[in-house]
Amino acid sequence: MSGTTKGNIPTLEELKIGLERGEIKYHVQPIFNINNGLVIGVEALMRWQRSPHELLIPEYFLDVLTAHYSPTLAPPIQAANKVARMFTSLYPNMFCAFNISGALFDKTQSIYTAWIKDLMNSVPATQIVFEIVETDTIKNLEQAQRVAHDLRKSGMRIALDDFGTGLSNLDRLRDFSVDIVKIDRRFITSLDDNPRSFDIIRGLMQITTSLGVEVIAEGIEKTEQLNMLRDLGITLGQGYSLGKPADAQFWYTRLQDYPYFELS
Ligand code: G
Ligand code: MN
Repeated sequence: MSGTTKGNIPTLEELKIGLERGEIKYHVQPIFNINNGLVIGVEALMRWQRSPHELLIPEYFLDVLTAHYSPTLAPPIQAANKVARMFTSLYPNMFCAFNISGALFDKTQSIYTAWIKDLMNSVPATQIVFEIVETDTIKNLEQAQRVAHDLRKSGMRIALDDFGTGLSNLDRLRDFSVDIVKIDRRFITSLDDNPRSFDIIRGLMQITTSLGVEVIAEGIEKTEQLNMLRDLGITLGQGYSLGKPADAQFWYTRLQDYPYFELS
């Protein structure tokens, strides 16, 4: 279920049809403590199963959804909050993380106002994490900082996604008070063959420790990477070798039975 395919950007009409058919749903990928193996949260990943062979990631349809948001387009909000309720009630302190686009910080995007209000009524704020994605430009820094500040004040946590690449970089770490940094998988992939990756992560750990920021390593695909990350003092990880993204119900049942990772 982890493979995603590219497709054409859908129109609003196509999106409405997809919603009516219930084709838009959430997959999740678990995040674990790599020292004791216990699950600590999930990342919720919105997916549109447009046809048996076409699994769209939000990049292809989120703009259409946010630009034309109206209550008739509410099913993705309901689906998001259902996933949040499922996993936050599974274990105390278990978090549910959502990727958010730069549009969150644009107050005119009412989808976010509607969503967050509903989300806050559904689950404890302390069990929600918002991941600021790397690709989105933040147009109005002061406004974005205010929104991020308000979310954190209400108890929600903010993460910088794909840290170390593209727009997710040191200036974001300087400009935003964040709780978590997710190290981009490219640094993890290159751990075995490029010693500079090891040194860069080691340096990053000094920065995050002084800032009091937690670190999650993304894209762990091999046991050797896991050991190197432990040596670097990283405690939280996500990746195919710990658990692949899959249907929310699959992971709910699996984690309820056994809340640890099994190496694959
Ligand atoms: O945090 P971010 O949004 O970057 O991560 C979610 C995406 O990363 C998902 O689309 C998921 O399929 C992908 N992903 C998760 N684990 C791995 C992994 O171990 N390797 C690779 N290549 N991709 C991964
Ligand atoms: Mn993410």
